[in-house]
Amino acid sequence: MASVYLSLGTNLGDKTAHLQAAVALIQKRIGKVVSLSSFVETLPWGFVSQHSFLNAAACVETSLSPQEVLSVTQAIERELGRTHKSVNGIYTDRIIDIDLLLYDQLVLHTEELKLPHPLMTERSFVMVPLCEIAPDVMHPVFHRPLRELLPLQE
Ligand code: PH2
Ligand code: MG
Ligand code: MG
Repeated sequence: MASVYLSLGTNLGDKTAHLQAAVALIQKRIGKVVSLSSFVETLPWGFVSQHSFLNAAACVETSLSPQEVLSVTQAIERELGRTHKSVNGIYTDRIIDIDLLLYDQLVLHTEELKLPHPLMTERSFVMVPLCEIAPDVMHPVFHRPLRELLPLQE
């Protein structure tokens, strides 16, 4: 079994319902959700939108490989109605986004998947919910606990 940490975000429609639906499908198809952060309202980061986000982090115990977790999260995104990813590298409003942050202490650099998530420590919308559930987990590249890597400001 591996522990995989996921970041969830939504900024359209019934955001609480989207996060709850995503967590239910994650539990069914990826593995037991052993911790779930609170749902945190955040401002859009890296793009302009009038729609605020609801973000969360979850820890899931899984027997799937990282690539399998990625393809299941992508299928869940599609099923919940996500139409497109970023357009020309520019972020867009979305019903649900599920990103892989950490998979045990694995460091992986493939075209389709990079672990740990390369931008996670720069984003407080990721780190605030993540530190709520995993303050003492070590970052596999920086070799410091996540609580020491919380960004101080945007
Ligand atoms: N996701 C992004 C870009 N910007 N901003 C917030 N507040 N929350 C997000 O989940 C988010 C974002 C790319 O996926
Ligand atoms: Mg994302
Ligand atoms: Mg994503």
